[in-house]
Amino acid sequence: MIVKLQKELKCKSKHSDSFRSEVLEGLSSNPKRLASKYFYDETGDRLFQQIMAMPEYYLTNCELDIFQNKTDELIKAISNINESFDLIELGAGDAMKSSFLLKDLVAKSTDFTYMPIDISGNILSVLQENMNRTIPELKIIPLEGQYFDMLDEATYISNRKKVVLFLGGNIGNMDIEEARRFCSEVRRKLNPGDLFLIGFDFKKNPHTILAAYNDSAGITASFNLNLLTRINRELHADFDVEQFQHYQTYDPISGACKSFLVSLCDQKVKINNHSIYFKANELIDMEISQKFSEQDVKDLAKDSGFHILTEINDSKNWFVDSIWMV
Ligand code: AVJ
Repeated sequence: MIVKLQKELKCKSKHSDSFRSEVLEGLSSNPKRLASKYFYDETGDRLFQQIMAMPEYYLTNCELDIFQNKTDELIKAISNINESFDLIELGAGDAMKSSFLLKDLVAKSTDFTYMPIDISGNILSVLQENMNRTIPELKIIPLEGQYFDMLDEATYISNRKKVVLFLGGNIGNMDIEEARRFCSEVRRKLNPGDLFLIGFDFKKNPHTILAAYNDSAGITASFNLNLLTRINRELHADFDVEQFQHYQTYDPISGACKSFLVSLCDQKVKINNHSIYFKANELIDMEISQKFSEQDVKDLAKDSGFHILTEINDSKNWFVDSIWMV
């Protein structure tokens, strides 16, 4: 708890420095881009919870199907670690899905500590409150910050065996090349016998995928536009949010589902003392939600030095939680 509070202060300042420099760098590039990891301020957290509850956003139900109905299979895979361990979740969010697994592990008196990692301190407080209420016996150490910094922090706090969870298709926020580098880096930070469980959203009917990211209520649009509002507030900028429009694409061949913001006119935006110029119809590249084939998942595990222990699919076979061993 104390470790977390000290860390929080240290990370907050590091955080806003890298936010400023990444935003300026991204908006000075051609094409312009912003990093989707910055979507998650308090409003962004709330909008993402609304996205997860939308009828079009099938991903949540798929992975809930696995965590609610196939918990025994998950526990069986985890029981390959027959000693005490840390259960580390990268990008835990509100931990809605993992809470089913946590409940069962606690009920079985498993000796483990839950370490949720998230870039949003706000959602971590929500998570901790929920857990204290619903699973009071759970040992929990929340870690606020970027994935690898906090994975190192977790190793610094404890040297037990690790089970690392990376759910919800979070891996989709990287293209396949970035995912390869990411998984190899996770592999380097783990020891023989540790486990890595990753959720992958499969390629499927392109209409189904596009609809999940191009909802008719416009929540995904607000989720994207909210980053401009956040930049206005935190970096003293003057984006006219009304002059940008969300545009979503899905390429069923590559599996890349991408969101953009389109500038609706020629305009100038000031960020502190920097001026950024937009042409009418110029784009900001906002987010990738990469979709995978079964072969992509197998290749990724192999290329990053893991072997696949087991795979648990949802009943529609739209999504897989693939469990990898070092
Ligand atoms: C949190 C990365 C899994 O890409 O599906 C949802 C984020 N963006 N709708 C995803 C998101 C637009 C989501 N992940």
